[in-house]
Amino acid sequence: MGNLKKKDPQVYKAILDETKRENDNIELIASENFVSEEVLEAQGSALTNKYAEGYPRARWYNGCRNVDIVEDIAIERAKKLFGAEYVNVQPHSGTQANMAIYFAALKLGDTVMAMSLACGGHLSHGNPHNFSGKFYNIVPYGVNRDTEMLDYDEIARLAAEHKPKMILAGASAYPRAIDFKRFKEIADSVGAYLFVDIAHIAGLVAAGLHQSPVPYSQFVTSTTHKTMRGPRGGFIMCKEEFAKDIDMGIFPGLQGGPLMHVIAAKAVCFKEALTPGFKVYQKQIMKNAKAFSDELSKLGYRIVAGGTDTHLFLVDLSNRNMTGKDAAAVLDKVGITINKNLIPFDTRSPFVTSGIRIGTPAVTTRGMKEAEMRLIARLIDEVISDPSGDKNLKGVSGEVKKLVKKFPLYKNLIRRIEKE
Ligand code: DSN
Repeated sequence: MGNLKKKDPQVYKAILDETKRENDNIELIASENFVSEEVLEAQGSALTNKYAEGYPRARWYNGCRNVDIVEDIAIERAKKLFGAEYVNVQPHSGTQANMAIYFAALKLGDTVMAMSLACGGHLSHGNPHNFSGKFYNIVPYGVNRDTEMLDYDEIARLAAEHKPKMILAGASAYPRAIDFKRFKEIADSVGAYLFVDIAHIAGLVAAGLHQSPVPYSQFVTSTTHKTMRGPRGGFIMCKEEFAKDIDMGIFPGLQGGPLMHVIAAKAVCFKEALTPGFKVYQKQIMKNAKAFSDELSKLGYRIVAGGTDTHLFLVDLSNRNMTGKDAAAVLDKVGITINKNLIPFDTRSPFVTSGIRIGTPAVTTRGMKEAEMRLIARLIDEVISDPSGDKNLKGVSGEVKKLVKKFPLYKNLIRRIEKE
């Protein structure tokens, strides 16, 4: 970044400071991760210059021979990774990928069943302020009040009652495994399409550690960041028969030129995900989430749905005299980044919440294992047990600094940037 340093020191400094912040904090936001330097290189390349509306070998502009190669590679790798019939790697984000499915499968006003945001669903699964909630008749399903897990019999009952055109499975804050085969049976029983959003669990699915929805559903969308550990972006997998509608839905339906530098970074991410090391990494993410939630449970915290089968879990703070909002703010002060989160049947507003969401993809990328998870759990407990004690917060802050030093992130990158 030597050029940037000289010509635009303000932006240079903000980028350097963010890289250092990522290194100096314990990152527990379940949807964040740290990409490899190879992904950073691909994304920071001259491919950002190229307009390539259309698809490989059928573009609206000339000069696309190199970006065609990159897009073909990304598609082939994603197909291999997930065993998908058809893949589109152009969506700029997970929400845009989702939008393409709604537009390809439905008419405006059609009925869609999707997991409610209050129980862990995503904005684009029918929130009234999102396009999905505005354009479609959304019938939300939630979790069982006692188990806080998906209740498939209840989902089947709702489907029989409302006869949706499409059932959407997948979530942003659901800690347990999802039975996509069962979802398919329910969808088939009412003649609905099954659409699964695996944005959060894609890495686990790719590694074979979570049931794949690809054989069971007409449409699957995902992001490439989160557990996939690639650049921010989306992609779509579908059955061959929907290929044309999906492609047309993305371009010219929703987007103009695809971001070819991001597609190059997606290709690199898929290559990394095809290596044996990726499976080891995903296994460790899950072991870490389990060790972390078990330790918090031992310390007296209530873990929503009794634990986790994935990369994330939710902690109910109702018995700790603290809201999710306040917990996130005080933990931020000591260098631990988490997000406030509604828990099922929360009595507080989404702006305040009774819970927090904790995810282990980013700390696992740094090389942390179960022992570090247990230590971080104890640090969180120290903060939540005495949030206003300055001495306590300083002590925890010191422990955080010691821990992140042992697991450096982008160490060489930061050194190189500062030397230039
Ligand atoms: N914002 C993402 C998350 O945190 O889960 C979902 O898009």
